[in-house]
Amino acid sequence: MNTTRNAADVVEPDGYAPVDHPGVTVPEELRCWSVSWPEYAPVTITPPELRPLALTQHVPGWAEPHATPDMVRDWEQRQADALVPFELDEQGRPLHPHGRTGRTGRNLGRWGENQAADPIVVAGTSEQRWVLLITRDDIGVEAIPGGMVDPGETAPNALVRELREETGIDLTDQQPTILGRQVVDDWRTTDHAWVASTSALFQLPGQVTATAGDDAADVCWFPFGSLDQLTAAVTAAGRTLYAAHRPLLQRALEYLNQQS
Ligand code: RP5
Repeated sequence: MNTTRNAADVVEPDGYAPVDHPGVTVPEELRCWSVSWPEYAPVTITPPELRPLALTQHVPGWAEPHATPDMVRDWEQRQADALVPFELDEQGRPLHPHGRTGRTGRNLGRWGENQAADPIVVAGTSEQRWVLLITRDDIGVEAIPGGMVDPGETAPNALVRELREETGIDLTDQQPTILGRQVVDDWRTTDHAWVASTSALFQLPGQVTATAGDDAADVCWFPFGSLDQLTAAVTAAGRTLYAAHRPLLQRALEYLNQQS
């Protein structure tokens, strides 16, 4: 699990750890769920507002009300709708598709897969190319201006809506290229709640004006000839590239390089 925040290692007396706790170390040979590991004791990172008692009093608008995954009744449907296939364990808990994460509980809206949409907006040509990133206002890193797909919303609609809400850029009339659907190593990931994203490429002839909106402390165009160039530019700006988005950006570069 990658996290750019200072990870406190202290587990509170009530059994809950801070949401940015890195979790117990999972050796690669024990990552797979099919490998038995009776001593495995992941750290619980559920934030105060999603803990069982709190949920009996108030359910945040962005979260489902179920305090534990066995309270979810539509697992078959969720599995059928998943962007990335996942299984349930014998206790009825959804299992992260990539195996053990070292952390348990939930710090996302839903148990199991949480669907996101990540619009990668690129301006210019292979000679001189830029990508649009926001500074996330929660963890302070440079990220694709993506967000969660709303209930009943399609991924293409979410791509356009998130881009508009976070950057003020409206690309409703553009047909993006879907690059892939993949699990994102989101900082909120646990064994039983994770993010899978539809990433898509929007190509513009040149930069357009962007304004930081929802969830964005800033929005900026960065040079995007390669991932190294982008990383260097972000670092030179005194910022950090969101590690979880590197594979998505890499995939966009591969697509763009094939085109040129
Ligand atoms: C990332 O968090 C996803 O790839 C997407 O960019 C974003 C969705 O979460 P919110 O921005 O809605 O918090 O992991």
